[in-house]
Amino acid sequence: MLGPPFCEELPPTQEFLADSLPLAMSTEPAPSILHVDMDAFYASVEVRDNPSLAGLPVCVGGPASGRGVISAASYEARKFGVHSALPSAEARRRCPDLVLLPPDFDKYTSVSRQVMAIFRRYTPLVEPLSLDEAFLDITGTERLFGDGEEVGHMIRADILRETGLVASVGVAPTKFLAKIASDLNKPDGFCVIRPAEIRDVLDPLPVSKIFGVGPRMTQKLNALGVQTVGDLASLQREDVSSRFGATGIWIHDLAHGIDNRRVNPKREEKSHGMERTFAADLSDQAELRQFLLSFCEEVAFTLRDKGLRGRTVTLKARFGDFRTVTRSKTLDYPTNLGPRIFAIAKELLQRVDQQPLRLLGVSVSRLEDVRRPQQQSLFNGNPSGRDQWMESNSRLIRATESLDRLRKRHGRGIVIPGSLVGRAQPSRGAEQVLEQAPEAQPDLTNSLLERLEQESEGGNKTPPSEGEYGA
Ligand code: DCP
Ligand code: MG
Repeated sequence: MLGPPFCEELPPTQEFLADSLPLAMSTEPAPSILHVDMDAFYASVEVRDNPSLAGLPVCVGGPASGRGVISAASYEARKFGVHSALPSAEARRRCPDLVLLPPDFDKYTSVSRQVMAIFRRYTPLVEPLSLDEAFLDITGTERLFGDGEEVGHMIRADILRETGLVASVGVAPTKFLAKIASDLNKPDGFCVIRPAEIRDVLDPLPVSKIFGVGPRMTQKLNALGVQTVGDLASLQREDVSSRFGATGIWIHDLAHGIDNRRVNPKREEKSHGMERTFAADLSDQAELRQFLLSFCEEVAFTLRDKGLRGRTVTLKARFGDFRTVTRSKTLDYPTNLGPRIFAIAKELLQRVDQQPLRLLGVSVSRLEDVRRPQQQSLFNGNPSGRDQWMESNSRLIRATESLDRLRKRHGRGIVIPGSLVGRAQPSRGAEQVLEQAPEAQPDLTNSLLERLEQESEGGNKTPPSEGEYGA
């Protein structure tokens, strides 16, 4: 049973807000939103697969000898102050016995698919936020499976039984509150926030817990004497809005538990990219291009895997002094072919100061579904233009399909650009790409890749994408 409407709980100064509180005023039952988030995801998968690591401080991340960073830390490791995004070298200093493992993205992706499939048994309204977390809206399915609390327990049990992993679950009337709830008792957490409890839960939380309040805004709010969500809620809405504009209204609403965002199962991915920090700043243009080629292949593969293609290619470069620049180019036609993306990325790299780079990345945006029909008008009114284009790309498409079959059978790391093969040890970083490179690459892979690289050389002479691949 839900508690009383939470407007009854509001202190008198906030009564004016009751008008804008749909949940408070509605006679409808509060929607049941679940937020499910796996505990220490990558690290837990590794411990599951090697039970001798149970109870040890385990991390997944880049090597401590270079500039690697921690991706995931087990809760045992967190006791030493080790957490995601911490440089691995610092993690090792804080915890000399740390077990540091390289990431295995294929494994995490496959567990993620399993977990998302479990969610979809209970509702079609599943909005994945990352590999290990999602919002679910189970409003209206109560007669089938029970209320949010019951479904939350069932999902946790299914995940544990079928994957051997532990998830934390939050249940609440809104997305924001459900996410707060799943985080409250982590790990192995379960928390339901009922409307009557919203103020009690929110008031003591640090204001930085509000979605959209980053470190800079936290500082500004702290300077105004606002430390907690309760402090923010007690400010006049107009004051917050005059200082922070639309963001002010948004965070003030959240501080009152107001969040009208719906769970959106079709949330469109805006872009897909890949970037790496090098172990030592890298200035050799040929080497940078080689890394860029592997990133483009990886990004393109993921786009094809997701049934997407995109038109804008963006290159990101960070210099030794942390100055960061981006360069973009939009293609006439969308693509999801590595050599096409690489042809543009290479051009963009030439437009960046030729100083040593600390980080290099590439992303593709303006994404669309591969099934979306192409406009013939893009081919300058020439109806056969598309067919000619498809014909001239058929070799590239066939080669790409062969590579994808290899990747799907043996894992993504089986395919890396020929020019990166045979380097016994990477002299410098780009950890993930090179660490995944098998000792001996099959000849077939190399020859296909060499062909792809050659193809990409000619990529700028014709329209930059066939646009239909993967349909
Ligand atoms: N991740 C990463 N780099 C980061 C943060 C996260 O690579 N800076 C990866 C590794 C995490 C996974 O994403 O395992 C999920 O991120 P979460 O923020 O959910 O963190 P965890 O699942 O590791 O821990 P928990 O959710 O228990 O806090
Ligand atoms: Mg998690």
